[in-house]
Amino acid sequence: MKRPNYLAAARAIADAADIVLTTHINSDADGIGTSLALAIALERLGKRVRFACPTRPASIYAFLPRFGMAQTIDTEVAAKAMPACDLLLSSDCGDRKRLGACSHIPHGKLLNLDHHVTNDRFGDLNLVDEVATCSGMVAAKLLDRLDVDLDREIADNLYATLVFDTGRFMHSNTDAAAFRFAARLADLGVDVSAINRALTYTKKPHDLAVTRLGIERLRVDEQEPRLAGIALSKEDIAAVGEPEDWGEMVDIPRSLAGNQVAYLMRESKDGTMTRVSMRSNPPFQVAPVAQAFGGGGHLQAAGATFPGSLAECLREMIPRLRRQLHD
Ligand SMILES: [Mn+2]
Repeated sequence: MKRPNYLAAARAIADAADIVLTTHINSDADGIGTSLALAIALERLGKRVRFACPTRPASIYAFLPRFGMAQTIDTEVAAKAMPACDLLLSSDCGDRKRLGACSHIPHGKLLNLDHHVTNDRFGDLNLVDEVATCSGMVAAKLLDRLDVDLDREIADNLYATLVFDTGRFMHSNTDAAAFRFAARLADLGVDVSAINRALTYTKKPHDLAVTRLGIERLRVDEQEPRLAGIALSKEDIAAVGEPEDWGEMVDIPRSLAGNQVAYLMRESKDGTMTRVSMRSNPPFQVAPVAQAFGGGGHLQAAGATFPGSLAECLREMIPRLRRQLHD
């Protein structure tokens, strides 16, 4: 593991006058919160800052300070029409493909800030800190290098990144450093309970209908009861309607006592692709299964897009997931 070069990243920011922040498609609280925290801080350093998302950021994140500055740039035409920036700063994104249209924004250098072990170092500069709990923690260390004091708005955004990526301090990435970071942000006045509520109690009746569908489609593997998941066909999804965010549905199989590997499979509208989210408890890993299909993520939380129908995906993936419990 190469040590992340915070100094080089800080220099790239110091040298840039005009910075565009971006994150991965279907961006989450870590990608959005990190970008907004950086946006606020970089503006204070006198930079001209924009924030471009390759897919529309979910409205549940609207409570984050400065959320309004997020622009959706979801076509190559729109991206190429943007005025050029000196630095394109990608947060929380493991590979260039997941930047969607935003990879076409005219830029000088590309700075890749992330914490995913599967990050393929697609930037001109790569600040990939695999030890960091969340991208927000990488951003905080970078801001320390830039001598920016964290204010309440920055801290609120960073706290959201931490809570989200640790699954409210439940995932295996929850370590002492995560709690130290939480304490530092709480000292800055973050209302931790309000942010937890804003990230958690956000369901609409439709979301609960989607959850009910998930429970109906729950399947525990016949051969390997430590493996369970939810497989949703295109008809299932069409009947209930897509939620804005599939969020934590994979936690339904995970919540079963004895579960070690969980998955959520969602077939695309035309049945040619199936999106797979996977979770595991240590020491079991799901990243290798994701990587076998061009996906990525963390050792215990990963995803991939399978190039086939749900039935094909189940046939191909289930044996691989079973094997993860035995290797
Ligand atoms: Mn993250």
